[in-house]
Amino acid sequence: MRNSISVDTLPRANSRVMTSEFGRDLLMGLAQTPRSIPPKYFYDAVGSALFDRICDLPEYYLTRTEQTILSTHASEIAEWIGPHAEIVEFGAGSLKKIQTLLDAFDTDRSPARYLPIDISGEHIAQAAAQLRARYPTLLVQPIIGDYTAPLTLPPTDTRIGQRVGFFPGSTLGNFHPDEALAFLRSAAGMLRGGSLLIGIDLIKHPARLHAAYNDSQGVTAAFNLNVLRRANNELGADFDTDQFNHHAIYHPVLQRIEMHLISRREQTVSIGDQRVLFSEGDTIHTESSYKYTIDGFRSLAVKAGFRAGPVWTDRERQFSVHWLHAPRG
Ligand code: AVJ
Repeated sequence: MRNSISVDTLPRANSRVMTSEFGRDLLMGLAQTPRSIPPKYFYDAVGSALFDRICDLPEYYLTRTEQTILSTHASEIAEWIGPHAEIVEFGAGSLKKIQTLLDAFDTDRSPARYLPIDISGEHIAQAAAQLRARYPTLLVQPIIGDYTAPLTLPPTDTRIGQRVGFFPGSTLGNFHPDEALAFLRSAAGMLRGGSLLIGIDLIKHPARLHAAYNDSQGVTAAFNLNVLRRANNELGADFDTDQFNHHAIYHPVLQRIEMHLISRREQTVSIGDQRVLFSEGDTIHTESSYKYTIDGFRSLAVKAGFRAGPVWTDRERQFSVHWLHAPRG
């Protein structure tokens, strides 16, 4: 596996690439062996729309199953959240999932404040306005930022109940186990004295996992390839998306789905003034999606400083939702 990025580069022609975080991460990732692109770059407007379509696919059980678990156990979860809580959602997106929880409360116990954290500012402002209209007593204060970086939350006041982190969708699955541990440690610190409600996808028959990431309509393939199209759009790269294949496979030892883009032939791609050579069959690793057992995830949470509480799952044990207590310290 050779990675060829030529050394005789012209720094000026490269400014569009090097002034963008995506550009820098892309070049860095493609210079490594094996080549990789961080999965957070899937989510431009087109990628986010493709992801929404993935969530509706018959094979993609994750979103649907988590939704069923949340609505089946909503009143019990509302009891754990308690009165006048503050809910902090990590990577909130369209603010849809929170509504299942909000609807489970009697009005006099309803959460007091909701802090959705998301990197996409425009998207969230609009969703926040709609949410305020539906829940007039809820204080909605979006935080635009990267939830993986440490951030300061607005101070609570005595009228506000427990602080509850909400991290649905098995998004934690994108983190390598050591990153997952670091994220959970920092969440335990941020939520000190409160709790975390987190959705985690479970280990299951590889055929089921394979179908979820290789759907028959090719939406996941389009989602994966979209990161190359985004590089063309935003950075002026010249990836020929027809010359890469989507490949997703479950790795049972590492307990993760890996998504790759495989070069269909020898080809050279220009990104700014850098030229990246691909041999036929070379891969770009675009995503890992870790799967856990219930006990495996609970041990990780305990290692990160949480006390494990109740776990809710579906009848087929496909997906899990965990309640974790963050000790006062
Ligand atoms: C948003 C990270 C939970 O891993 O299942 C869906 C992203 N990738 N299909 C997942 C994804 C391909 C998704 N997460």
